Amino acid sequence: MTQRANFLWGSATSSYQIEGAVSEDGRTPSIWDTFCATPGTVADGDTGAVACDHYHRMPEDVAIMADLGLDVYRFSLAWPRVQPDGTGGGNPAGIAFYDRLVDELLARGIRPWVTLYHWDLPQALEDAGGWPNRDTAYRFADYAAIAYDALGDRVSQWTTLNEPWCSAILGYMSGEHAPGRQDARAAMAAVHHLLLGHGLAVRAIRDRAEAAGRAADLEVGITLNLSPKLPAGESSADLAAARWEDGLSNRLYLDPLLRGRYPADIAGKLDELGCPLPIRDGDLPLIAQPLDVLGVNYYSSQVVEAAPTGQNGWPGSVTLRRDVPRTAMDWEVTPGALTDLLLRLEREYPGPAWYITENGAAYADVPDQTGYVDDAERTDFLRAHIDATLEARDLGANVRGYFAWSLLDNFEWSFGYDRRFGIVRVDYDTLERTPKRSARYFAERVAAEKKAAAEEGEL
Ligand code: PNW
Repeated sequence: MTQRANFLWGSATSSYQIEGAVSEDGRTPSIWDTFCATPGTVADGDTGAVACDHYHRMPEDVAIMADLGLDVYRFSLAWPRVQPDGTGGGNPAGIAFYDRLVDELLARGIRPWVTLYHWDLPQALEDAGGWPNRDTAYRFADYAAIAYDALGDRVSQWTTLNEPWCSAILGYMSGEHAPGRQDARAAMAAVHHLLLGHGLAVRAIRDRAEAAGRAADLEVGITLNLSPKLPAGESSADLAAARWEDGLSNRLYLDPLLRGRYPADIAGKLDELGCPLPIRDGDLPLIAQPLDVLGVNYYSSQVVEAAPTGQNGWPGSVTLRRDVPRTAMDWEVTPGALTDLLLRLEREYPGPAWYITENGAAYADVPDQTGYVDDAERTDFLRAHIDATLEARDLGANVRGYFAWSLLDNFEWSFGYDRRFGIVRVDYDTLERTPKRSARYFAERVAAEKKAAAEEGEL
């Protein structure tokens, strides 16, 4: 019952995807500024230079959140604003923006939830080797301390990393994301150093919260993109392919964070493949710091089938295209797998509170003359996934909140502005914001859930 009453409803964004103002108030380039400036990397040559211009329109955006009745807003800090070049002290002019944002949220009764790293690594740190370089983990902990010192008096919910899988694999292995490297060995070093940086940052934040007498309210954690990998058939080859994919996408992060060890099957295979996790004595206990929260970004599940081993020796598998509805990202719409995922987490990794820190969908929106979008598909998507989340909660998973991705249409990484995930439309010519039908639905749903919880509390 209390779980129902305390359930948090929110929406999420990230710094590079919405802020713009990339060279204001002392911000230095991040790997995404560099990547976007490299021809052929991002669709249509789009960049985050202006994005939603949130940096200059922040009070208007917070007013939209208040209209929607959000309890909580998840946003990220741009590391190169807070600590330009990733070394030395904080940048007061950059920090001042987040000060104003936090104060504006609190004035509107909205809880701020800070993510420290949503992919905008200072370019200077990439030039020094980036995440494959162990030193970056220590730089990240220093940055976390600066951020906590600046905002910890008003912010009690902290996420270290958003989706280390994306940072490591898309950034250093496939090269689809910044910094655009294609080096499996570097990618696996990045995995380990991201997790190490997470552990060091958790320790820095918790130590500071304790020293300041704020530890009781602190909720600190990490957000993973978890994606169920289902075997296409019953054959042992398909089962092995699904287990490998689950290991590489899910267990490689969950196991060290919540069990204090890497999954032996994956770590062993990575050694064989010549891309070992560069683990040193003492790293695993650091990575496995107690977590209050594990954030789950959920978009889709995949069905995998065994395939011949690739030239490089990596186990082979292909993702099957099934005849199910898909979003504009071509991702299957699979809400039922979200219920199963949350129940699996509760069963296999009990301890933290689970939050759906992102869930949403891109569709080809068609605005009317006023800019309004009647996005029935996105509305259905949200409804089905909220239902799936609450079903898992009612079946015993300790899931405490749901964040719609995203508040605004925004810069969708290598797809540029060509994919829209917002529940609020952004006209990229006028920068005008218009809530879509999905935003209205979300606001009504949140109000109805809160009313039901309050009535239950009165019984
Ligand atoms: C997440 N994949 O990224 C990010 O946290 C958001 O910034 C992003 O806008 C959102 O999902 C929608 O894409 C992902 O390839 C990017 O599986 C790629 C994948 C997953 C998540």
